[in-house]
Amino acid sequence: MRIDVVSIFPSYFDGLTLSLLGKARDSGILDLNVHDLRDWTGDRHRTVDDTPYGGGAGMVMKPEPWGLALDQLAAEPTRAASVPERVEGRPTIIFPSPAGEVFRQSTARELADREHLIFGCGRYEGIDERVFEEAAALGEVRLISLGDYVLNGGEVAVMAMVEAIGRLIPGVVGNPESLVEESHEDGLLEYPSYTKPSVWRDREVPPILLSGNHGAIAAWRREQQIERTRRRRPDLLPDDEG
Ligand code: 6GU
Repeated sequence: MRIDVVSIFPSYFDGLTLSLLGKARDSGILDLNVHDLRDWTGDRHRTVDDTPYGGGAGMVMKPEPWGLALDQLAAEPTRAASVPERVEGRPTIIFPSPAGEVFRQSTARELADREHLIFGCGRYEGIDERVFEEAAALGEVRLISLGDYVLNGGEVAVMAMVEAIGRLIPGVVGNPESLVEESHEDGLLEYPSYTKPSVWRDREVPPILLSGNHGAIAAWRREQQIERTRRRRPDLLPDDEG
């Protein structure tokens, strides 16, 4: 998979070179490229924002640098080592926005199948609306929010999305089984985990986990998942009334 990230703070993404995603990058499974939006400006001050038409607080990101950046990146080839040949070569263009659809595990799964993702990180009061219209001519445009709270810009949201998507690409997480038994993969929160010692500060590991009865352990873990989900996230259960 190829991922391009466009931001006025590209160094935010230095952290993505660490750990699992860094290894995926080194091995060629993930072709991750971070770009400075100012590279597509033409003036001496490398201007990316201006005052809003109609008045109001704050600044709006100018359309011209975004247009040039998206035109160039959408046309660049992908070397998709992990994904089979796709019929159309159009990228999916994602703008992180608190006004977008909420990012879920199902969103991560859907996007992990794409050959080319482009993330456009807005700052200030947002990006000139015409950029989204232009982007729609280049690929599928998605506005995606991390949740119902406000961040200063899209960078932190894109870090989270790239990590959630990247770890679903085959070969990025070493043991694929560790992807299965996680919170949200089956619609429930994950069960509690324990390791040695079996007694720590007078607290015992639930005896069933030491029983060697794999059927009983699986049933207990399932109960724990349902109970935790009911207590912490009743909204995830199908019979939730509120
Ligand atoms: Cl994607 N962007 C910003 N600026 N704030 C957010 C968000 C995104 N998701 C939640 N809050």
